[in-house]
Amino acid sequence: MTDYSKYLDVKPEVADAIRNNKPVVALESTIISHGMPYPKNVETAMKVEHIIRDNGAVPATIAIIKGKLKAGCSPEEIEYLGKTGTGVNKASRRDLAVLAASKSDGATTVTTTMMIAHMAGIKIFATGGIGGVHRGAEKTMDISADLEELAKTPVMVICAGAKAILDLGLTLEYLETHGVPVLGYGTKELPAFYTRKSGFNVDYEVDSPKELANIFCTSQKLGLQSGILVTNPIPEEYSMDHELINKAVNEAVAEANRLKIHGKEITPYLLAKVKDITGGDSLEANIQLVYNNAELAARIACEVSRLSDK
Ligand code: PSU
Ligand code: MN
Repeated sequence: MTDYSKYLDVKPEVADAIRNNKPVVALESTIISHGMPYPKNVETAMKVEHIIRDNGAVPATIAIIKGKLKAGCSPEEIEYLGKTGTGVNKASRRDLAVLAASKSDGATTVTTTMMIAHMAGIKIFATGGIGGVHRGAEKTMDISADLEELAKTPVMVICAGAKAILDLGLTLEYLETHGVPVLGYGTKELPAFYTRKSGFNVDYEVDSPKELANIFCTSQKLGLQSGILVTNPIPEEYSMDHELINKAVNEAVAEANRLKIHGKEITPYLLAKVKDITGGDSLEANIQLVYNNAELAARIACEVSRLSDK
């Protein structure tokens, strides 16, 4: 029988907002422990929470701490996740029961953040980039569990597209097969994380938080169990040079292949390598696109709570 009450720990402020149908935005913690260096990761995580509040929603940073599935971390817990960095397990779906049973810590990926958000009753989640089908997946079968989770967990995920470390065409094909709508906020073209363009189209362009909220609520009313992916292009002023970033990504992928890095290590490796090659410029772009997604997610969450009041 399903009973996660013993494991799920919803922060009082978040629980109160959920109970009263107030807007809440979930945030992941792999980006804190594995995606950015300390102390920039902690500063960014705190500012993201701030931006969500400024836009009328309650932030809930999600993580696993001492086996508890936390829907909402305290500033001290965020500091701990950031400082401990890769010392915290990167937790995907298959890690959840092991970490909870052994009272361990875990930094939640898009997958586990969606799962815990859904258990807590949070509908909207902001992140940077999602995992996807890796380049060369026809041989390695490396497809992120994020795509599978998007197929079966009804949470709306706001991201800046996916990085070119992935095969974006195959990632879109996978999402299509599994029934996940890919929406572009103010764009017909799938954004590619550091850049606004990828050469691939999204399914639909949607131009306002209200319309996005309406699509989410309609999906829920229809009883569709899948998630919805909103892709939000990095603001023009922070977007990176296409050539430069592609060169860095190609170099990083080649190096990872040479070193035979695979499994859960590959994504953090590629992210760190791209950051090194670009001399830190990519980190600033990464931070800015997360802020941009947090703002959009908060605005969507506000519209969802308005719509569900009716
Ligand atoms: N892509 C990014 N930044 C990230 C990640 C992916 O541009 O921080 C993180 C997210 O937590 C995502 C996870 O859910 O990596 C995917 O890992 P994998 O490819 O091992 O499924
Ligand atoms: Mn993988």
